[in-house]
Amino acid sequence: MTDRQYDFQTIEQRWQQFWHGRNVAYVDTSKVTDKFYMLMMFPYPSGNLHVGHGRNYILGDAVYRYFQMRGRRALNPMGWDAFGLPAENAAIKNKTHPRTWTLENIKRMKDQFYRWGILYDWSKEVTTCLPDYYRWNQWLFLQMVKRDLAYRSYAPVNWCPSCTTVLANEQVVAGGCERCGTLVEGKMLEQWFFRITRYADRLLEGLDTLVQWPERVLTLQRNWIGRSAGSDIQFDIPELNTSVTVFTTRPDTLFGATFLAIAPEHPLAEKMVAPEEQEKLKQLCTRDPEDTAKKGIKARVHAIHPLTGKKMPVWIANFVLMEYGTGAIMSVPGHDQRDFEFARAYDIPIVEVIHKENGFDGNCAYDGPGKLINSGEFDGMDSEDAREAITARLAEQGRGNSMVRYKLRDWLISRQRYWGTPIPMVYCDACGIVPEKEENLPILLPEVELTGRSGNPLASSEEFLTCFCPACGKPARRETDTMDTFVDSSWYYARYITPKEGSGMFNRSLADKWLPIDLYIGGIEHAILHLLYSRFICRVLHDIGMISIEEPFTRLFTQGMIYKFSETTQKLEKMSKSKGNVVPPDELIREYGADTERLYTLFIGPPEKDAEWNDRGVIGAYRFLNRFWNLAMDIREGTEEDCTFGEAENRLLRKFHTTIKKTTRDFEKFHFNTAVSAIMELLNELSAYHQGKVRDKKLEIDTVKAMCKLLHPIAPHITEEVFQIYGGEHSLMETPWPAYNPDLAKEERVTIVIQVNGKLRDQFEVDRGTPEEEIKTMARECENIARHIGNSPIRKVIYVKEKLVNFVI
Ligand code: ANZ
Ligand code: ZN
Repeated sequence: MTDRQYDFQTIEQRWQQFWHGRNVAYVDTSKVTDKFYMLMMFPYPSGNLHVGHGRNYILGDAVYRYFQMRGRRALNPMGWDAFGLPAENAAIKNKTHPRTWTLENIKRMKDQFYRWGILYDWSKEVTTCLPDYYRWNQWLFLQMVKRDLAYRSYAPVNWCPSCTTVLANEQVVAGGCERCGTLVEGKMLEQWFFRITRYADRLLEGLDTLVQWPERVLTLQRNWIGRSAGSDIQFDIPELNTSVTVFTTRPDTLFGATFLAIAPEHPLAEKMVAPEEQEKLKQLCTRDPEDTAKKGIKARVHAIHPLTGKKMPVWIANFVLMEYGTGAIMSVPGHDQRDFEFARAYDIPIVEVIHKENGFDGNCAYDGPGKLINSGEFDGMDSEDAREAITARLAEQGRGNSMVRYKLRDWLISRQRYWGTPIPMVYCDACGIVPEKEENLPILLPEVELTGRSGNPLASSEEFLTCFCPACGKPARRETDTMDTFVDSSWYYARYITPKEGSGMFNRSLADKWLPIDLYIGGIEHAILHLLYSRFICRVLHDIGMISIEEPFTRLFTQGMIYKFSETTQKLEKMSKSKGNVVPPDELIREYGADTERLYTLFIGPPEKDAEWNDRGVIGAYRFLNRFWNLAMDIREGTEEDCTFGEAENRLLRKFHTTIKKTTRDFEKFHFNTAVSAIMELLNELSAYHQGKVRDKKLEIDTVKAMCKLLHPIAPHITEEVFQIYGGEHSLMETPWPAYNPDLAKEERVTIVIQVNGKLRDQFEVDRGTPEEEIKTMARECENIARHIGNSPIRKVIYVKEKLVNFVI
């Protein structure tokens, strides 16, 4: 046995110094040949990274190192999404400045990256809270004002009275503030918006070009944009001498409309209800998202059906949303379930106008197609055709037209907080709202002391508020709102290319060479907003001539999250400080080393899936590295023997080549977990071979060296050390990925047939010996199968070894 112990502390320090000393990740962006730009979503500098965060960055580093060894030198920068509320709250609590708190955290987190052995090109670092970055947010804002893409408008907002700030919808959790839990109130405020809705169609069409994005993210984005084609229809309200426009996707059901329903916040609602019911109306306006019961107030006015001329009741109903369509609907209880339930609750007639083949049942609405009945001259027409015919008839009478609506709302970017980019607008008594002059940028945040008293600190800073009107030069006041931090993160990827550019957001010609990002890696939690806003701003930059691309991210890889049992809630929870289930990497690294954490993190499961952290698994990873180390040392110290190449040698050699083949294939898909399994098997095989009396030392050495290469992206320190001890002249970062001999790497393949409810739906090939679970997962993920299963729950999965998977639904 060897006496050289696996001294991970010394080894890790040595190699970290080596990589950083050599600046191995540096890329000169002014020289572009065969560019490859990969990017990890940048973190919010909240202080300490835990092993859950680690999963993202460790995976990214493994990918980076792998590409490097494959000869693809990547630009791989890192920076900080450094504005935002937590810094402000921490500053108030600790009586420091948010900048101090933020910059200290950045230092600490950079050190954590260092100790994980993660390599970034730090010469490209971007920190969004510094004026040399945020001045370009301000510049961008001014360009958007010029193009009417930034505007001010009243909007109902979620207001947290305790944080005295507006909250985004996602920040409202079960009616309370995400941060402090205080009950959120509704409030009308004048705010700044970005007109993202003007880009709705382009953002939607662009999704079709993103063939290297996960289907799930594309669907989330599609649904968020929520395009619906239908008709606007006007209903007269004689008592008010006005009309109400409704939006419907089913104009064919017009004759089944038995009442009109409008949102409680609708501008006409107040006029429609009797004085004694105004209080009730107010209550209807304070919506509780938990409460799904249908509630309404009957209006004291009527609507006139546009085609029959009949009088219809009007209701103020809580299931109608003011934010969508026109905030008013024609209710067709026969064919819309929500209308049906409401009609049942308030005893409103239900009329069938679309014939259902096997009989209309009185217990629910029928929302399918069919021939029209009870619809006057349109009787007998197919519902599809009737949509157009009825809309055309309405159009003739000036009472309707085709219409496309979106769920997407304009992007509210105002925040009434200090720690963000000041919006560069000025209020002048004479000239109104005036954009600041470009040459006066950046508008700096003033040095104020944050006290935690209510309101926006900028609004009480005289130094900040007073300014001169850019138009007339008279004394004026500054806008005190700051920007949503999603503005910062919507274009940072372009800044990295020329992070110190002083004459613009970035250097246009270099941006055109480096963009789009070839590979973007981040958490699934950013599937909607961050990616949508980045795609939007990219198009805006395109339209103002700053950039030639429209889609910033060619390939997207979204990672699952780490879960751990929480002592606080006694449940498996997403790892986070607030759940009290955080594993800090420092101790782990001290006790077992960074390579152990990296190996375990990548072994924990398929990276796109959520996974559970398990402390015993960490020890398993540590043992594996020790075994690898000890065997490598033992082999090196062993003596040369006279050995003829026989059965045992051939077996090891074949394993050697199949492992390279399998690992390479897995790395291409970022399936590090199965790659690790393969390498573990090779270690077992080598270890068994090494027990033999006669051994081929060259074969053993070759195998160890290949293992160093295969393991390097996963456990970079130990592999560099072993490789060097084995006489490797270069760092593994400069060593090519091992090649395999296809003849020796031939695995036996078997064909798996996939059925849904016993019917053949698809088939694929796998290596003999692939585990059952893996085959089942692959089968479930086949596109054809996913389509046939749809949303139906799977009752049973039948598996016949290496032959068949049958999903019973
Ligand atoms: C009459 C009707 C009859 C409808 C029928 C559906 C089925 P999507 O696909 O989501 O766009 N709607 C319109 N605006 C609404 C609002 N502000 N709040 C709540 N519901 C609203 O759905 C469009 C349908 O959702 C519209 O078509 C309308 O109901 C309802 F058999 O009009 B429909
Ligand atoms: Zn003025």
